[in-house]
This record gives sequence, C-alpha cells and structure tokens, in this order.
Amino acid sequence: MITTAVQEDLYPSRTSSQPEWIPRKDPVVHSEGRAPSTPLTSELVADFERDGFISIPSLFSEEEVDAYWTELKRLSSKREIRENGSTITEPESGDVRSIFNIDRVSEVYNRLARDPRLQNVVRYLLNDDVYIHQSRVNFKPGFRGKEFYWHSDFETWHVEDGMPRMRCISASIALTENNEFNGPLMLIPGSHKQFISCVGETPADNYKSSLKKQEVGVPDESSITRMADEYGIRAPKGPAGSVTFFECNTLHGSSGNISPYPRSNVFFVFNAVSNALVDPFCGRDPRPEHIANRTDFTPLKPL
Ligand code: 6CS
Ligand code: FE
Repeated sequence: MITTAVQEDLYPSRTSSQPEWIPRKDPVVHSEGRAPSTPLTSELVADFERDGFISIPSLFSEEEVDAYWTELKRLSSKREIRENGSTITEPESGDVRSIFNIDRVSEVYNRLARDPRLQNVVRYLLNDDVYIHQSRVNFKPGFRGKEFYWHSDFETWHVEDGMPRMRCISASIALTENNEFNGPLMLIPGSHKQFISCVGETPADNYKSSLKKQEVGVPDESSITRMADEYGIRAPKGPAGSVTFFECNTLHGSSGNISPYPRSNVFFVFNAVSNALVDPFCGRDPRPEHIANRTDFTPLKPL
C-alpha cells in the first residue's frame, strides 16, 4: 500500500472559533556565522532579525525605475494580461489594483527579480536558493487607491497555498515615492515572532474576493492592538527605487490613497527551494498558478 507522507501542519489557522498566538517555530535569519554581502550589512541583518523587515533607500536609480514604469505601461495595455485573470481591479472604481505573475510575462521584471541587489539579500537571509512564489505590482492609484487590511502573508500562503515553513521573504520595490500621504506599506516590527492563528473557514475560491479585499485569515482586532501596543507601527518612506524586504510573517497593511499621487510597488516573493509548496493546509483546491507558483521550483539564477 502506498502511503503519501502527510505534511504536519505546524501553523494551524482558520480551524477554531478562537484566535490563538503560536510562537514562531522557524529561524528568522537562516544564515549562521557567514558574513553578509552587499547591500546587506551586519546591522541590517540584526535589524531584520529584530523587526522582521529592513528598508534600503534608493537601491535602484530613478533611471532604472523609469524603465520599470515604461514596461508596466506596456504590460497594462496588453489585452491578454487584462483578460487572463492576472489583473485584479478595485471593487468600486474598476481601476487596476494589481497585476500578478509579472516575472513570467516580462523579461524586464524577470531580470529585476534576479538582480544581485535583491538576490544577495534574500539568499543570505534564507540561506538557500530561492524561486518566485508570487510576483505582482500593486498600483494604488491616486485619489481612489483602496487599502490592504492588516495581515500576515504567511497565514494565507500556508493555509491556501501549502507553504510549510516561515522561510520566505517579500521584496517591495517602490516605483513611486512612498510618503505619509499616499498609503505607504505599514509594518509592525517584531510581529513576525508570533503566528496569529485566525478564526473563520476558507471559502472555496476565496482568492476571487480576497485579492480585492481580504476578509478571511485576517487577525482579530485585539491581537492587532496588542501587537501595535507592544511594538508600534512603522511605515518606511523613501524615493522611487527604495526597497523594503519583509519576512513572510510580519504583520503589514496599508491605508487607502486619497492623495493625487499613486503609490505603486512591485513585489517579488522569494521562497526557499527547501520550503516548496505542499498541498494547501485548508484542504481546498490550490489557488491558480499566477497567484501561487507550484509548478516551477527551479532555483533562480542571479544575474
Ligand atoms: O493572497 C495573497 O497571496 C496576497 N494577499 C495579500 C493581502 N498580500 C499578499 C498577497 O499579495
Ligand atoms: Fe501582503
């Protein structure tokens, strides 16, 4: 009789009627004793361990960002991208909220993902080769850009995509200035040390609504309040080209944008190849490939 090993669920969520805090079972920085290479410094490594994120201003030049904007305009105008499911619109206005899967449809973004300025950071912190679990641009247009409510990405990626452990880092590259007026990414430093097990059950095809407005798998207000009371809230600001690297379990969110200025960021989610997806822990069908890559765990080759 063939028995398939059932992956133990170390971070159960959406399984009970009460929220629960589960202490993190995984290291934050997986490299031991090795010296980091640029752009990482030992101070930034220590900050990432403590806070669950680091921000590096102007890691990419304005000229490089201009090229990413030009590519983005080209992608946004392609009919097949607007119609193949990888483009998510805002519920009310119909504005484009996100485009997923950009590393696979654009050579420019595929090269950006493999740039040593990103690769050196995530391969050191994860101490492994990496592949892209998910890539997307969040547009957050001026005047009408909607919020992203507080959440841990890992909670969704674990429950709905089958990501076993916390060995995954998002790189958020600012394509526009991120300032206090246009809905910058907000993070709770230190929140990555506890996994907040959420209440509620995962509906079928949850992604069809959660990518527009996440309502399932979001932490309860008392947990968010306790975390904010304990650690505060930070919103890294900086010019276009700045990069925030944040750990998959760091609580984050962002407010709406009523300023005239867009807050557009590119996100690459780098997962350790040793942490490749298994069956979703919610027991539902896997989410579509353009949201969660489960077919190509080949290690990325840095440029
Ligand atoms: O479900 C997801 O994968 C997406 N949802 C949010 C709110 N952040 C991570 C990711 O883009
Ligand atoms: Fe997120």
